[in-house]
Amino acid sequence: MKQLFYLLFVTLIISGIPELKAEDGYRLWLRYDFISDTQVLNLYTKSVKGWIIQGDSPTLRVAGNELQMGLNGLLGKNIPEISSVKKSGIIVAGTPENSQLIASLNLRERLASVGNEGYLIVSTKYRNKKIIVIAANKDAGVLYGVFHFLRLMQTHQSISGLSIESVPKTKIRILNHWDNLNRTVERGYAGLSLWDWKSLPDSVSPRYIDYARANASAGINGTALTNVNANALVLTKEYLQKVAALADIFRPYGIKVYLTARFSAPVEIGKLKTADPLDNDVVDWWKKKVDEIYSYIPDFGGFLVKANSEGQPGPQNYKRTHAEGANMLADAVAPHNGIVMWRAFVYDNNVPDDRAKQAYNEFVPLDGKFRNNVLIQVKNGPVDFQPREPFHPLFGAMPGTPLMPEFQITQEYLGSSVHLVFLAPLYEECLKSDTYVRGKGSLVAKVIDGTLDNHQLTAMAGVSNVGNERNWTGHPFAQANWYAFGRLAWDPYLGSGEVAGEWIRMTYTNDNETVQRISKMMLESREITVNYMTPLGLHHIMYAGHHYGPGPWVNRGRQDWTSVYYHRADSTGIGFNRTSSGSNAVSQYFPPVRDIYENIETCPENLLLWFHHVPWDYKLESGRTLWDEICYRYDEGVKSVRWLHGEWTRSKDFIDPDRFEKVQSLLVKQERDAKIWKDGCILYFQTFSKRPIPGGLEKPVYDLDYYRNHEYTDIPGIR
Ligand code: BDP
Repeated sequence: MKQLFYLLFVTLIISGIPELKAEDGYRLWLRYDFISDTQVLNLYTKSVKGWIIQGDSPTLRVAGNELQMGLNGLLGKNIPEISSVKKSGIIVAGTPENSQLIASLNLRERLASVGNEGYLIVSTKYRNKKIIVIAANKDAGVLYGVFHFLRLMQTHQSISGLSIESVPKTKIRILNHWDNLNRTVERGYAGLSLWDWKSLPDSVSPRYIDYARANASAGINGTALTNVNANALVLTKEYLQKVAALADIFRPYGIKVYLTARFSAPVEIGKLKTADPLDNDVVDWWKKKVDEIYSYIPDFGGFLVKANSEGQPGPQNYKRTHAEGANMLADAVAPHNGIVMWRAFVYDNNVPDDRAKQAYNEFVPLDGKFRNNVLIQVKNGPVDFQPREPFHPLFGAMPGTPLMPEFQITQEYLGSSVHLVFLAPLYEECLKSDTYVRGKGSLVAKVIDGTLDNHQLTAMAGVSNVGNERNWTGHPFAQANWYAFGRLAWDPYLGSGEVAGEWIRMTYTNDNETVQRISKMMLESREITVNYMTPLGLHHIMYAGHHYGPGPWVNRGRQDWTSVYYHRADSTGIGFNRTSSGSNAVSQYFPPVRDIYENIETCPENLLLWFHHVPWDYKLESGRTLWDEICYRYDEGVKSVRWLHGEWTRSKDFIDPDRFEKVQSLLVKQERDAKIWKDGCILYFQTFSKRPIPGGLEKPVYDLDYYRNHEYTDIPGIR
């Protein structure tokens, strides 16, 4: 045995290539594998000899377990839990309340600024011994601090001279699961729902714990378990008991459970004749229902509601406003400190002149009319999770109401779990957009963290991409989107590059060159996808039944669900005129954003066709005509997927074979699909532009009919 180790060791030294174990991706970014870089290992081993967590609570216990698991794994030996500091190199974690040791340190002032979930990680001395303190005001903060400390080690950062202070910038950082009670997941591409309702509450999968660990490690503290297209049954006693079992598991990890409330529940499960929010019986029914929920789940977070949108019932069915509906539920949960997240993604049965304007039109007049435990949940852009949209004009337009963004983590319009697309740049683009509502610097992030209009209740939601597939998200790289959402919800000002770097180091390798290479791939992947799907501000031109492949020709059915409604291609040009001479959606933005978008000369080219109907021969910054530029962008998109593939291949030596091959095969499909997007869209738009595809670009492989009739047989979520 010894010989074998020796041999392996020598081989590794000689080759410089780490030993790579079989990996199925289950462990996500919490792998805690032995640090093979001996320099880093030696440094850490010198500074970490043991750990102490004083006090006892379920949260402190899981923090201790995590620390134990992390340290033992990373350092490759048992790092003992000890009872007092007798030598240097001890990690001490806890709160002043639970730990006399921490109370005796001079941290009071610094702790005063980190709130209930924040923490400090500080190198200091106790009785002349060097220690590292992870201190917080509450146990949840200790857990977050432990994860942060482990992350430092996972990413090979220095753990000497530490003086870290971290405070989440939003209060509620929540995943929205679009999971149905029959375990299908709307727009889910990673298998079935994690929630095995049939076996709950009696049997609980260990996976729920790993789900909670992953969330807590990324800073996520809430989970809405059920689809926004809600089923009232989840509010019945039988299901509430199941929900309570999940809540019990998540609680130690600082995670609260939320449910979607079907507005018509009083009729469907309460046997009332109406769900009118101003009807006393209805008000009473919800109050009792909420009391019942809290009897099972004392720290229940509250409701997420989709009302009067895409056929969902809502207050407008009774000629009441969104505010009246939201407030009725808000009053029911208020005595229990619950909240209501009321979605602004609304549109009714009438086809509007421009769907992009609808949420703003319906909600701005209601500003200031919501109870203070209501948040309005606004999608990042005004249409629907497209590869690129401008920021939603509601951000900044409702100063009297807390707004929270809803980002999509699941890749409904971005290649599902087949395409490698890192979404942090998309989130970042929205968060760092300047609304100008209080002058320059009025970033969307400031609307969301409450600093712009002084709101205390703050939140950020992400539509989950997690399912019961072994690696949670289908595509190994889709794990990064879950992680990135959590990190950006904690700190909306973080950069995508930083998040990508952390994730790669924890998930794959600390080899600097490989980290840089993969990071570049990830950071460029979103723009690459925009190029081969919807360049220059094109949007909503996907296939009708599924949202995977191209369908710019879709023209049947409800008009604002078709592609032709959005791209408006004709013999003169292409694009949706949303300027003052068109739908005037630009007027929903605050000046100067409004003026910048209004003017074709100043409108950013990446949103050009979102706001303008542009002549085919219009000259772009590149000097090319619009038609040529469209062709170039699509072509560039395909070529860039090949580049992704090449970069991944070059990383082979540093990636375990299982995950390497999985990504490799997915990149083959991504290239195939990028070509389908390119060829299908160019050939279709060419029927209007009547111009040739510029020389030097790859010619389409088949004719337009082929793409129109193309059926996918190998895509998750498509039956
Ligand atoms: C759309 C999805 C649909 C969702 C809807 C929503 O296609 O499945 O129900 O958004 O957010 O993007 O409510």
